[in-house]
Amino acid sequence: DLVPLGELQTAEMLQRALPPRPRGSHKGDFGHVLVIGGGAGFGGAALMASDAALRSGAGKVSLATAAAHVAASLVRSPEVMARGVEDAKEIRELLGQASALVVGPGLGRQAWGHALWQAALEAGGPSVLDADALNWLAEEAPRRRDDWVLTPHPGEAARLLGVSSAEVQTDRRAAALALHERYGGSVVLKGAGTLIADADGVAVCPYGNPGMASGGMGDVLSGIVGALLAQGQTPGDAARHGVLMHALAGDAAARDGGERGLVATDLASYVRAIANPRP
Ligand code: NPW
Ligand code: AMP
Ligand code: MG
Repeated sequence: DLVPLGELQTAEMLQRALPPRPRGSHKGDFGHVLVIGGGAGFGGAALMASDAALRSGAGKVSLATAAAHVAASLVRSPEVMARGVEDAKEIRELLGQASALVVGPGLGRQAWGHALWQAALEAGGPSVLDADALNWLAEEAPRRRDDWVLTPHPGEAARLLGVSSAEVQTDRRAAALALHERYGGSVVLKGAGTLIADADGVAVCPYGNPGMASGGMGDVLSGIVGALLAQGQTPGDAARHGVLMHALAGDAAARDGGERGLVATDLASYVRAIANPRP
């Protein structure tokens, strides 16, 4: 059941998943992503996730982040509706408007991040949990949900399973399946040969490259998957298609400029091209 997502299969899959937009469509047809993250020291992570969501076709993107990061966000990405939030009360309204959540990029491990994480968890609905959202999840009794995509790297997977990252890497397939067993949803175990484990089995992505081993790459992935959820894809489809789009964008960027020195924001324009596949 380890299905490799091969080249032909990939091209067809993305063409089917990302058809041309109907002429009469409007932004409301493509969902509203709410990114929750960007605590002290990590403002860029939430910003990169937000930008990636727009480049992957989300109709609207809101960002709930530390107040100190709002001005920079507006300069960098005026399309993103950035809101500075002091505490969880202030995101209730935003949560009500969102069609998909991306929780965790740069959320941090302080009380602020924990409060926002809890509010997002209570709100429910299609969600991507990444980075510190996974770290907070690891501190609670395991709970299963069908409507979330978890995107751990091996370090985060290790925390969720209570093992070392070396153990995760020794049998990545078993770790991905154990995470799905424990938490439900669709589990993306990142790293060279990213695995997707869910009720449909285990798939492996043969794309991506070591140029992608740089800060922020995972934050971009979470935004892509969030945008696909917001556009109505199931968690399993959003996980598979999002992983492919991200890895293919990384490969295209590396082909153009080399692996060493590749940075996460380099992916944006490639993500856009890949989000518009041609037969
Ligand atoms: P080890 O050492 O091997 O046991 P952390 P983070 C492991 C934000 N960011 N293969 C490895 O463990 C994020 O969104 C903000 C094997 C490593 O030491 C988070 O909120 C940025 N092991 C926050 O920072 C850009 C692997 O995990 C440990 C592995 C912390 O996230 C950067 C590190 O993981 C960042 O995205 C692999 N492939 N990958 C910004 N510009 O704002 C990871 N590990 O401690 O969870 O730290 O991933 O940096
Ligand atoms: P994060 O550690 O959360 O920033 O996520 C890193 C992202 O880059 C994940 O999507 C990884 O799968 C990808 N990545 C990192 N290193 C490699 C690699 N050597 N080969 C393929 N993809 C990688
Ligand atoms: Mg990460």
